[in-house]
Formats: sequence, C-alpha cells, structure tokens
Amino acid sequence: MKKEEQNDARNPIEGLLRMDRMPHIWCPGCGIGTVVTSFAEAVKKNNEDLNKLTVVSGIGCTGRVAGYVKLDSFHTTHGRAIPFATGLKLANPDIKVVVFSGDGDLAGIGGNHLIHAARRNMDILVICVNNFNYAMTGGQVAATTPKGANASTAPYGNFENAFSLPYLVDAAGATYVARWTCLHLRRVTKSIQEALNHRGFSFIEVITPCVTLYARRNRLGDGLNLLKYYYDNSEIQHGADTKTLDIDYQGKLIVGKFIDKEKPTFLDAMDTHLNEVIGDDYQLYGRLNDD
Ligand SMILES: Cc1ncc(C[n+]2csc(CCOP(=O)(O)OP(=O)(O)O)c2C)c(N)n1
Ligand code: SF4
Ligand SMILES: [Mg+2]
Repeated sequence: MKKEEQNDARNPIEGLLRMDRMPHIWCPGCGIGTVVTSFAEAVKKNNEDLNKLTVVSGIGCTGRVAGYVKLDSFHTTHGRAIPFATGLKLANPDIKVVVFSGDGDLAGIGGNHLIHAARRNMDILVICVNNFNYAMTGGQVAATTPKGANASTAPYGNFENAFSLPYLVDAAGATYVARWTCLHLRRVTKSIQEALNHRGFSFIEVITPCVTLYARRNRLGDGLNLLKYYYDNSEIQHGADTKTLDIDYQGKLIVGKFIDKEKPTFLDAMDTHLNEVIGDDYQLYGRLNDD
C-alpha cells in the first residue's frame, strides 16, 4: 500500500492535505480547520476532479489554507485572492476556482474586489471564514466586528456599523449565498457541494471562533464556549431576506441558504454580447464553446 493510501486509512481527509506541512499553525479551539474538513468532505462527496480544482487564499490565519490543501493552490497577497482567482478562471474556464479567505482579507482590504466579482457573477466559489476580527495581526477591529465587541484597536468597544456579508454580496449580484457557523459541519459541507456545482458567483460565510484574540479579549471563553453560543443562538432560515441578517454582539445568528439562482456568468454574458455584436468572426471564449 502506498504511503498516501495508508494516510487515507488513518484519517479520511488526509489525502487532500499536505501532511508534510503538519502540524498547522492554528491555535487549539480555532475553527478554521473545521471549515477545511467540511471543504475536503465536499470535494470527496462530489468526486471532484482534483486536477481541475484550485484553491486561492490571501493573507491571515485563514490565508494559510492554501498552503495546507493538496491541490493546485495559491497563497496570494492580502485582499487580492479574488482578482487572482478571476485571472485563473479567465485563463482556464474549465477549472473550478475556490477562494478561502478571512473576513478582513475579503471585506476589508479586498472589499472592492469582492463586490465586483459578485456584480460580474464571476464563476468562482468564495468561502469566508468570519471570526469577526483581523486575527493574525493581533485582533484589530474589522468591517465585520459586531458593534460593542472589543478589539485591540477598539478597547472601549466597536462603535462602527458592521457589514452583513450575505447582504453585501447579494446586493452586489451573487447567485449563491449561504451562511453557517463551523458547528454546522454537515451543512457547510452540503453548501460547498452545491456551490461547487453552481455556475456563477457563490459565497459561503462560516462564522468561526478565534479563541486567542477575539474570544479572549471579549472574555467569551474557549472554543467549546463559542460552539455552545452558536448552538444556542443559531436559527436556520433558508431563503431569508438578506436584509435581515445583521449580527449583533453575541446575538442571534440567522443561518441557512439565502440565495440560489441562475444568471449568466461573466463569460456567458461576454460571449453572448460579443457574438451578437461581432457575429461569426467572434470566437467563443467561455463555456459556450462546449455547446
Ligand atoms: C497589503 C497588506 N496589508 C496588511 C497586511 C497585514 N495583515 C496580514 S494578515 C492580516 C489580517 C487578516 O485578517 P483576516 O483576513 O480576517 O484573517 P484571519 O487572520 O482573521 O483569519 C493583516 C492586516 C498584509 N499582510 N498585507
Ligand atoms: S489567532 Fe485566532 S484565527 Fe488565528 S489561529 Fe488562533 S484562534 Fe485561529
Ligand atoms: Mg478574520
């Protein structure tokens, strides 16, 4: 038996991880690894072609995901995972491109790229690990920090309004939008399975504990305490209006699949338009080539 197969026998997802990079850097009780497990499960259940699946991350604790998955994966600069992923998709429309990103990376420094990829219905999947702060750099206040929560740069509590990420991407044009917590392991897996098969801009937010910075500074306890908070306060509302999904500090968490609709992707729209305008001289670029 090959060494890789022996690993698979020990842990069902080891085959999708770069075991030579272990141990990982994440703190005990951190939820990022749980999201990676859900991703690996989804990839296996979907029987994805691993030669046509790629993961792109930016910077931060979540950004390390790209380094741990045994796929073609790219650790890019802070906030630039989406433009990098867009480039990959445009260069090779046959591959599935998944962005794994922290909330700070995605909605803070990379916020502009996020809304424009959603507006264009770029055919990529974005998985956002939302731990309500810029964790890796010391727990600074982020665009997702709930009002009233403490952060290293908000020692008297955050007074800014937070983004509701599902509302933001829905308003911008995303065609698949879900939110879970990392307690909802199987639901996250199912959403990732669906989103991997969805054509268009898919966005899955996973609320996840940062025990070392966000939880410690707010005296919220350890990873288990946070999972208990998710358990007690999550309410599944599939199809909920994304305007109703604001997160109050330690308040209720509305989770579920909110949006799942069809719309031409960026490449579909480009092909249709240029085909109409240029006619037979236009060579189809995107998936329409297959038709
Ligand atoms: C252009 C640039 N600006 C800032 C940084 C510093 N930086 C590195 S990680 C990070 C925070 C990441 O937060 P988030 O994306 O939420 O990921 P987390 O660590 O919380 O998983 C920041 C600000 C950087 N590396 N590059
Ligand atoms: S600092 Fe927070 S987000 Fe980063 S690994 Fe530790 S618990 Fe996870
Ligand atoms: Mg974060």
